[in-house]
Amino acid sequence: MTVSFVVFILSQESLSKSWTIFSGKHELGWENFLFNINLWGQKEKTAVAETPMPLLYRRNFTKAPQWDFDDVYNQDAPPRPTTCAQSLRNSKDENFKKAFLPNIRLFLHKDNINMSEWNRLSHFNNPFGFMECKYDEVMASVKLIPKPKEPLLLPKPGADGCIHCAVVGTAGILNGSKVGAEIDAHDYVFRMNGAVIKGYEEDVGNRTSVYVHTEHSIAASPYFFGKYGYKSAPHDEGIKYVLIPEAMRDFRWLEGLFKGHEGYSCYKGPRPRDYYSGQYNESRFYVLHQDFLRYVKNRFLKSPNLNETFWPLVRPTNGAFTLFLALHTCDT
Ligand SMILES: *[C@@H]1O[C@H](CO)[C@@H](O)[C@H](O)[C@H]1NC(C)=O
Ligand SMILES: *[C@@H]1O[C@H](CO)[C@@H](O)[C@H](O)[C@H]1NC(C)=O
Ligand SMILES: *[C@@H]1O[C@H](CO)[C@@H](O)[C@H](O)[C@H]1NC(C)=O
Ligand SMILES: *[C@@H]1O[C@H](CO)[C@@H](O)[C@H](O)[C@H]1NC(C)=O
Ligand SMILES: *[C@@H]1O[C@H](CO)[C@@H](O)[C@H](O)[C@H]1NC(C)=O
Ligand SMILES: CC(=O)N[C@H]1CO[C@H](CO)[C@@H](O)[C@@H]1O
Repeated sequence: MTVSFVVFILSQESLSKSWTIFSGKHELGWENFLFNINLWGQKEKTAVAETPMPLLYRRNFTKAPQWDFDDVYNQDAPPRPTTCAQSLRNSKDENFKKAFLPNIRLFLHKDNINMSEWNRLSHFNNPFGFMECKYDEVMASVKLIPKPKEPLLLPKPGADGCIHCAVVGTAGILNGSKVGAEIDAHDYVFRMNGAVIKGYEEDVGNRTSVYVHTEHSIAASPYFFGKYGYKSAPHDEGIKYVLIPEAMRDFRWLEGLFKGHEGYSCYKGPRPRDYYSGQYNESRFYVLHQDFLRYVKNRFLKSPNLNETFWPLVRPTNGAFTLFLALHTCDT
């Protein structure tokens, strides 16, 4: 709990310095692994790594390491041609255009991880990679994540071709706002963490299309927000769930979730599936990719605290990741 609070506070600080654009740094060569051939788009055939690289330890770094491939990310084919003129993708803002990767890989699944990916990502601390994690432990879980069958969001049939989204935070500033109907009028409503709704519909709306969480946030929110009447994660019919894999406990959670039993050991109590109130469905469950999380941090929310000894605790909040997920899946 203590650690989580620290993360929250530090991340808030990084949020307040938002929208400073940083370009990729090329400070530290370390090992320039040969097996990253595909990453660099070279054609020649080089030996492909077959074993996990030796573990790197966070405590060996007094500040966040900067690898020369830090700012290189997997990208996917565009999910759909957009016919929306006012789409964020058509923004003319120069800083935004420089930072924004419209096709950044959003989701991790069993078919887009392999040994060279493992070794590349093992250079970055969680949630931006797998530093200090054991290959067998993480992969037992990742190998169960199904490849998403459809994009997170599709334009609503018969609408204007744009995907309109609302992202609703949980800090409490909406109390008394009376914008509930306006929120609900969007095509999709994103929420995260302890999304208190019941009794506050007039202010926060009542629909949830996408719920973003970690193992910790979904399990702990009923305790933190119970005093506001929060009992469980939103579970509208057809809701999509998105997990931020922030630590080993999230991979254990996923294993328990996909296998349908208590395959994890952090919390005693109900099975992971029970936290989704009957709406868990493999084809509506998404896991964010480490490249996407690192890209948000590197290009939009780079905190000066990454140069402090407590750098491994510094990251954007779940709310910030949710906002950026919406910016990459919605038009407005
Ligand atoms: C490993 O996965 C990456 C990312 O999905 C892909 O680009 C690459 O071609 C794969 N490498 C091998 C050797 O399969
Ligand atoms: C919301 O605002 C009302 C009126 O100001 C206040 O009484 C109530 O405590 C607030 N609720 C929360 C959860 O902050
Ligand atoms: C939200 O409120 C509207 C209007 O009161 C109602 O028709 C709808 O069923 C509610 N939706 C949910 C998910 O509760
Ligand atoms: C899971 O969701 C998919 C896509 O919405 C749907 O086609 C399928 O019937 C659902 N499965 C169950 C068991 O509800
Ligand atoms: C960390 O320090 C380096 C060199 O002192 C500087 O170039 C870099 O911008 C700093 N990083 C952040 C996130 O402030
Ligand atoms: C070079 C270095 O300091 N390596 C240390 C990194 O951390 C591990 C685990 O604490 C130590 O065993 C290494 O000596």
